Amino acid sequence: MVKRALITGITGQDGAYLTEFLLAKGYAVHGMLRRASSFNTDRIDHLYHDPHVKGANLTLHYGDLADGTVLRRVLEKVEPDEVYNLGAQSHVKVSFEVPEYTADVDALGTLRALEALRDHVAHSGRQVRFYQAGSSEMFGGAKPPQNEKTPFEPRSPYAASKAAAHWYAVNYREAYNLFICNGILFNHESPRRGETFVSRKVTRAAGRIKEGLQDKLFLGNLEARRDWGFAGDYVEAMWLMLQQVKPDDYVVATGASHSVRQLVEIAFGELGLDWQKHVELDARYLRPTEVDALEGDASKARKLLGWQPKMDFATLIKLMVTHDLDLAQQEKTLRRAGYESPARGAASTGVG
Ligand code: NDP
Ligand code: GDR
Repeated sequence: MVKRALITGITGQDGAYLTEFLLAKGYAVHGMLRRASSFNTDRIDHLYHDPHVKGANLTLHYGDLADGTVLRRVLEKVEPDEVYNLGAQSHVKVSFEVPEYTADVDALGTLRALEALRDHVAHSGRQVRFYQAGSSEMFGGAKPPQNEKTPFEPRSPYAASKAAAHWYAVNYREAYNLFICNGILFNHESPRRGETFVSRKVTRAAGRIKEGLQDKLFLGNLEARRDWGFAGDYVEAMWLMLQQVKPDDYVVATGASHSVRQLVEIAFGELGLDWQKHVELDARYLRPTEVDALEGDASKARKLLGWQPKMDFATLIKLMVTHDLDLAQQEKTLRRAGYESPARGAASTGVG
């Protein structure tokens, strides 16, 4: 029997890696897609085949976590074995600008998905396993290293919404005996990372500066420390959680942290650039309340899931820098050929 997975947030960074991972395991993958006025499927286009093509195993359904009716309908239609709830307004700084929307999608959206799950399982008698994308941001002000027993001290509307979603998930597991796991994932990055998150913002800028396409990079707090891993490694942990005998919650992290300043030094150093000549502070990128230091203790995942990260921080940044230098070179070639298009997403980079 081919297993079926349903992924919300399939067009995001993790959605793309998870889809690749599950397709390689022989799953039929279904994803929920938001309607947008421009294409938002770049990250999964290479995985999608026309449904008329034999063996096409990726199916997309329009839907939104703000719309409980559609969630319910898609769940009934797909009848998945596993649901991965990755959809979210995932930017911490943006959550201070749009707190109500963030709560609606990240907290209430999860509740809507859980309600749909509860009813579907009750009607159909099927077993459906559910993964909830929790975040190290929920630890917020708690001292590192953080593990599953560390109390949450959320420091943003995003973190508070994710903490609410976490507790909804725990409650639905206990109250209705559902197979639900909370992943508490620390930052994970890749060449597919959104360009307003700090890792990608830095590696994009380093490549463009190297190619003479920009001169300055404006950042906020350089002293914040994060535990950065590779997204490709982290989606495996999501899947492993749903393969266990019992549902549980797990921290997923590398166990090593670095400051934003170190990230910048390594990325610019990779291209032989002196970052101090290019990086400037812009207070717009500071957060009203910052999370100073996150460093995860993933010993439970190591022990019970047999999971460990394969890529270290320096290799990750090198991978991203190499990818983004290539992008900058393509942009330069296009400009030389007379295409003076602005940098992709230029208008939205002001927020992140
Ligand atoms: P991205 O921001 O790259 O992707 C978010 C996804 O959610 C996109 O597919 C987006 O769609 C979708 N989405 C946004 N709003 C809605 C909505 N209203 N209804 C349905 N879908 C929506 O995030 P990541 O892939 O990096 O992260 C995946 C999940 O893991 C998120 O929940 C995030 O909060 C969480 N997380 C991420 C970590 C990380 O370091 N990456 C660490 C810990 C947790 P669209 O493409 O249309 O915008
Ligand atoms: P984070 O990631 O908030 O940890 O959330 P982000 O990359 O946005 O910030 C990391 C740290 O860098 C500092 N910083 C800047 N951040 C951004 N975006 N832009 C800047 O210019 C800048 N300058 C300094 C931030 O202040 C912060 O301390 C990510 C998201 O993927 C969440 O969805 C996820 O839950 C957590 O990781 C774990």
